Amino acid sequence: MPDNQELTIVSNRLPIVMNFDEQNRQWNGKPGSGGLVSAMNPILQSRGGTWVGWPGMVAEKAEGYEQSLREVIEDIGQEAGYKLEPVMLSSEEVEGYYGGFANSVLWPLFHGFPNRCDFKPEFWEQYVEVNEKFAAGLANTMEPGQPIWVHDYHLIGVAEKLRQFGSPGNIGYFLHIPFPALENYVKLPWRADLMRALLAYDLLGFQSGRDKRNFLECVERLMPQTNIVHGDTTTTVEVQGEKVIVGVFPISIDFDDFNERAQSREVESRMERMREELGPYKMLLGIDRLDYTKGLLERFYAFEELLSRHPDLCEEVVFFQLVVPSRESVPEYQALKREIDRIVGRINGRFSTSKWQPIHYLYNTVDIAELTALYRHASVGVVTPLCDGMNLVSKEFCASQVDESGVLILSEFAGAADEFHEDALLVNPYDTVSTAEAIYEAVMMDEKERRKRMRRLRHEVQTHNVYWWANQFVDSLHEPSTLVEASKGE
Ligand code: GDG
Repeated sequence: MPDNQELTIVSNRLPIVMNFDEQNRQWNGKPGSGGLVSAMNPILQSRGGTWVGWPGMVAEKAEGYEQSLREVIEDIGQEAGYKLEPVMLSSEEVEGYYGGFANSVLWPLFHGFPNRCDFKPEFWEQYVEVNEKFAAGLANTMEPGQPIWVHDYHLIGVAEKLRQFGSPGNIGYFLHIPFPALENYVKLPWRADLMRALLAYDLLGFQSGRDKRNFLECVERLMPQTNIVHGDTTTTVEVQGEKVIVGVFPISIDFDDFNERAQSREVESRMERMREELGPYKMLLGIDRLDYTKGLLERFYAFEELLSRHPDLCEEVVFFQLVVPSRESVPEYQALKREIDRIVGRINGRFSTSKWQPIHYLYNTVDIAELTALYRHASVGVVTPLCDGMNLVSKEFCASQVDESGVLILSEFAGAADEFHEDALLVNPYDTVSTAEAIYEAVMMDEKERRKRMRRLRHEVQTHNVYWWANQFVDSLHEPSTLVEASKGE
């Protein structure tokens, strides 16, 4: 894409954090943080452009204060160097589109848990309406022909609606979560509608070869009128005279940011404190949002198995698990939290001694310095989701391992396994005994082998960082023939 061509980013949430100051009756706000924001910032700042998304509060809450809300958002955008365009949603829309279709249908289905789906027709209707609302907002704010990059499962329908409004530009879509296998995808009552919506894009990006293969299999089976062409450089789906380019773009992190912070004074003093508080034991580390896809219970079962098979590790290792609160109003997530509490209590009750407790479990968020100190202090990173689009924790762990001494245990069902399969210890998280044995192998691994593996893992994250990811996608959006360099792995 020419460097001067403006870009529009669309995601469920705008990259801002808003707060209503009850006392002064006004909105306050600040820029959001996180990988996607840091990746998009330089691109939007150099090319100029707009970020379209929901500001995070329901429209009813903003009633009477819309003008001041828009002004605050505009100011944050001006400071960031690009335009922020809010799409306001009512509480009913948020419930049906976000809590309903996105998080109670697409999230479980795409992660391979069809029994957890709530296929309510109202959810689908709200999803279609809200996607149309986003498209209408876009059509009003964009220059005709401006390229658009839509993110994630909340907004699959945006391109199709935009086409109906007559938008001619290149529209790309990146799915942050996995694309399901055919036998799960076909359970969706609206499978053909959603497939048509996906095929309305010019460029479709997936996290891993697995997701791309699953998608193409679904296209082949459900859309017989399409033609899939596997060229030397690209995979193209031809549908009614239009071409959709399909590629793999593994998302990544800002390597330098973690690498530099991990060597800072602040992080070193936090590690010192950790050593004092946790004791002189090797630390196994898990960091996850509270979610049934992350394999938290299975991980604790594997740790319990480890301690019973290898009692020599008692008073030698501790497991530090940080669980970040997420979707707390959903009963299923509350039940998962209770089950984690119970299992942690059981394991600690069974194995603790007067001077040692095997699991340290924190249900909270920590600041970025603390997070980085945990990554650096850990001897083993235990990343064992049952299914995950990519898993950034695995990459942040490697980037923070500046001493090159830690070992990564990684689920073969995380997208990151595509890149890390040679140097991480890959596990099937459903296999408790093998996972326990992999943790044992990691704890016992000699220093030379650890260093060799971690050095290569770090090199992979350093060379394929989040800026590489974003630039490859944006370049492919402009010129699909560049996809061969962009796309990693098949
Ligand atoms: C979705 C896909 C895909 C965690 N605790 C704290 C904290 N975190 C940050 C981590 C990491 C992020 O949260 C979690 O990212 P993941 O990739 O592991 O997982 P999801 O949230 O499920 O993300 C996933 C991702 O999208 C990107 O495409 O990789 O597969 O499911 O960055 O650092 N950050 C801070 N304090 C915490 O306590 N500051």
